[in-house]
Amino acid sequence: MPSEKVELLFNHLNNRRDELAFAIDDRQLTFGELDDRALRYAAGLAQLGIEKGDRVVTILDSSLELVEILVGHHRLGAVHVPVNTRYRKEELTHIIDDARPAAVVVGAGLAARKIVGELELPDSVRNVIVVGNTTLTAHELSFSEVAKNKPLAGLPELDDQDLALFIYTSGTTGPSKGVEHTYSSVVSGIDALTRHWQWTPKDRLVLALPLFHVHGLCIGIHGTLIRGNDTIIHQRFDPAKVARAIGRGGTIFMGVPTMHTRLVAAMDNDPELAEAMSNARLITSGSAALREDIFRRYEELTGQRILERYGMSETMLTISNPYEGERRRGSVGFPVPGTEVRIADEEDKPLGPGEVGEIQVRGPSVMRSYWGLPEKTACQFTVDRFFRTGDVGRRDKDGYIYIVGRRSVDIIKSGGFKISAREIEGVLRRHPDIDDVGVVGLPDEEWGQRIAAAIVPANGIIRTSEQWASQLATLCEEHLADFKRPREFFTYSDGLPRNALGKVQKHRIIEDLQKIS
Ligand code: MCA
Ligand code: AMP
Repeated sequence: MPSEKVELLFNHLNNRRDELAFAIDDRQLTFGELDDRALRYAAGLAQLGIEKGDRVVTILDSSLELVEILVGHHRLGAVHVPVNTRYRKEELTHIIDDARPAAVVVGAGLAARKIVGELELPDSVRNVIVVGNTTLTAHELSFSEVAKNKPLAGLPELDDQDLALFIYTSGTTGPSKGVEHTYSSVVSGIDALTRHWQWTPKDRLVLALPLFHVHGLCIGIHGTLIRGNDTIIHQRFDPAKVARAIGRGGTIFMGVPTMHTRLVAAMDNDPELAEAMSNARLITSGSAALREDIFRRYEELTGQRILERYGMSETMLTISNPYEGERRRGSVGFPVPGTEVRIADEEDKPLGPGEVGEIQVRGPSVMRSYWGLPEKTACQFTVDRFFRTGDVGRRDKDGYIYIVGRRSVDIIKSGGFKISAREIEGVLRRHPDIDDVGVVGLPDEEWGQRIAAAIVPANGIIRTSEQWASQLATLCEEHLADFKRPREFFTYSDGLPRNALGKVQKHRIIEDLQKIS
């Protein structure tokens, strides 16, 4: 008998076989068709010698195949390792080397396919599986060939504590880390959250988030599997298309703040879009702070109060505004049922209402550990097993939690993507004309934060922001996904501001740059 959480994940695949599960453009899959296709793919993987516990790195844009592949991995017990499709060579090499996967699945039309083709893959990789119509190289297999087998029979026994997913995430220092999530942590977190939001099989989710992060993948896809609703997947976010999909019967939309900002602009221009959005049952925002003026304007335009919630790759979604009670502007609400949240001081002691400290969380949705990094994992937990989020917050007297900032200025959130300033600095330092560099996130109305680089030029070179940008474009393009690239460059001819210990004072750089940009 499968365990309780695993059972919840597969329940609707077994019991709602004829009901619509996912659709994209004019293609649709019922839960039964999805499971059938997933099991055929899982059988193909098994024939290739891939088994429970093996990692499969998956680099795919949003598609029905991506969902089939995810469910196939879960059915087989292989660990699904989703990877951002915009990553470049170094980012991909690190993840593939670190995860030591048994296979890499990649979309036919992606730049990542060429990169993977040129990489020296670790010995663990037995196959590269390509999704989409294409001519294959000698080292590639086609997904449709792999998935043409009879559905997998004799499913492996899965335990709630078995690994389900790795989510690679940036930290303050070092390269990205693989966050290990078990079936228990994924399903506990998403079950509690979607229950709290009162998702039912009658809901239709309009999903335009990328499917390689917790927001789109876990709430969107796992949420649908657990709750049995149906989901219309959009390959790209387009505000007008999202609004029209809601107007045609969509009930839920989840977005990052950049999406909501664009939706408000679109609704301001076209009242029909606002009319369409007003049909939603639930609009949520997360991954970064929602602007209060956007929250207000949304309500004026649609009558909808956006439900803001908070989460992290390491913890799933842990704080949410109430579904039925007051959704308070600027706040992320209360702990999701089953999760404990405290605001703690430097010694991990809980603080009272109004006091500002680190947000720490404990509960079933928190990650097991960082893959292969026991020391880094240990540092993230307090002695009583609260997870240190690194986010700074406070509670008001009614218990509503507010995010005030982040402990580290080296973590940037832009467009909802988490970015490490140190990683970008490492790339820029390779340029012979750069002596030193400090990368910061500047407040930005559209992106939340936009990336700027303060540059100390070598040999007294002075260039304008535009000249630096064109000089560094190739370097950045080669090594960094587009959303990580600095959009502005500033010259500090006399060196970066440092404190008495020699540490770069990024707050001062941010203040300087805000004054002049
Ligand atoms: C792209 N561009 C940018 C950025 N990204 N410019 C500045 N800052 C950026 N961050 C540029 C591109 O280079 C391009 O420029 C132009 O903008 C359009 O790029 P494009 O890729 O088309 O942008 P987009 O498709 O419109 O993307 C905006 C987006 C996307 C839809 C908001 O960023 C997105 O999907 N974000 C969601 C990320 C997410 O899912 N995060 C959740 C993490 P040019 O035209 O000059 O080439 S999970 C998480 O955080 C936790 C668990 C939680 O709480 O949810
Ligand atoms: P990630 O590691 O990509 O999952 O990003 C997690 C981070 O996103 C958190 O640590 C927060 O800094 C940020 N975040 C998520 N939701 C919110 C929110 N509603 N308001 C402010 N920041 C948020």
